[in-house]
Amino acid sequence: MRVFASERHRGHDPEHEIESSGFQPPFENPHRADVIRAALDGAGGFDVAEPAEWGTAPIEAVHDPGLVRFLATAWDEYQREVRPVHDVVPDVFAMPGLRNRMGGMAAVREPARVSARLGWWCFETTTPLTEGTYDAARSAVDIALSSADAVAAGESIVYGLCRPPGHHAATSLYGGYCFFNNAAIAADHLARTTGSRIALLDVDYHHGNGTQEIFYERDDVAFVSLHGDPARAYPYHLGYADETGAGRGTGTTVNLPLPARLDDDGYLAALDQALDAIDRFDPAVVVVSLGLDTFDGDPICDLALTTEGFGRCGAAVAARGRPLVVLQEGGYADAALGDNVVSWLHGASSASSSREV
Ligand code: SP5
Ligand code: ZN
Repeated sequence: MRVFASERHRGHDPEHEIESSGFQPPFENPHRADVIRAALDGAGGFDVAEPAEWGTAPIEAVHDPGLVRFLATAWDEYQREVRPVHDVVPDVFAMPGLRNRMGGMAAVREPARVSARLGWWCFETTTPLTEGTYDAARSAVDIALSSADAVAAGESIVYGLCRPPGHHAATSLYGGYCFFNNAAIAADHLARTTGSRIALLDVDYHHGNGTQEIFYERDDVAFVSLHGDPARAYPYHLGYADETGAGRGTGTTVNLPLPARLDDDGYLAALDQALDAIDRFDPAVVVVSLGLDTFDGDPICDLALTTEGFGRCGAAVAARGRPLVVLQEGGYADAALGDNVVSWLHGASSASSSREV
C-alpha cells in the first residue's frame, strides 16, 4: 500500500494544552506520528514516500485566505507584539454575542493586533501555535493532496499520515488540534478535478465540525460521521442527527451520534448504516477521516473499540468497493496507536484485494 508521510510534522510541538481548566501535556504531540510510522515500518508492505508541494491554492479553495495568512505569520507577530513565548494561545474570543443588537460580528473586520486576531480565527484553547506549526500544517495538507492524487491516478487505497489532524478546522476557524482541514481539502480537490461526487466518511471519535461546515450546502461532497454524542462529547455544539445539510446540500450530511462504551459489534452496526448512506450517494471516491480515538484505551474518549475491531472496520469500509483516501485524524492511546492504524489498513487492504480476485 502506498503511504505519504513527512518529518515536517515535528515543527508543530506544543508544550501544553489548556483543557479541563488546567495545563496538561499535549495529547496531540509529535510522538503520535512517530509511533504510527514505526508500526508501518515494522509491519512491512507499506511503501512510504514524501508528498509533493501543492502550494496554497487548494487550501484557499476551502479555507478563508485570511486564515492562511494569519497562520503563516501569527506566531512571529506574537513574539514581537506581545512577548517571546513557545506556545501562542488566544485569550479573548470574538463571540458574536459581544455585539448583540449590533449585527453580531458580520459587519466587523478582522482586527489589526495579533492578540485580537487569535480569538478571531481560533475557537478554543487546546490548539497552540508554535514556531513550526504553519510548516507542519502545510505538510499535512501536502500529504492529503498527494494521497488523493495517487487514488485519482488509479490506486485503490492510499494512507496519508497527516499530522496535525484537520477535521475540526472550518472555513474560517481553527481549533481541536487542527489548523487546515486536510480531508476537506483533499475531497474538494478530488471533486473539482474529477467532476465526480466524493464522500467523506469521518470515523474519528469527535464530530468533524469543520468538515461538516465546509460542505454543509454542497451536493457534490457528502459528509457522513460517526462520533460520540455531542450532548457529552467535544466539540459539543454540533454533530446532532437532525443536522442534515442545507440548500443544495439538503440530505448530504449524515450524523450518527454514539453512546458511551459502544463496543466493536455495536460500532460495526452503526458503521454499516453510514456505509449504506454512502452507497445511496454513490461517490467515485471515499475520503476517510481516520481517528483511532474510538479505542477502548483512549485517554480522552469513551468508546470501547479493540485493535481487532479496527481491522473489521477497515474491511467493512473497503468491502463496499470504492477507492479510499485514508487520512490520519486523532487517536491518543500512543502505546496502541500504531497497531490500531496497521490493523485498520490491513483489514481494508485484504477486503479490497479479495474484491479484485
Ligand atoms: C483531532 C481530534 O481528535 N481532536 C480532538 C480535540 C479534543 N480536545 C478536547 C477534548 C476534551 C476532552 N475532555 C475529556 C477529559 C478526560 N480527562
Ligand atoms: Zn478525535
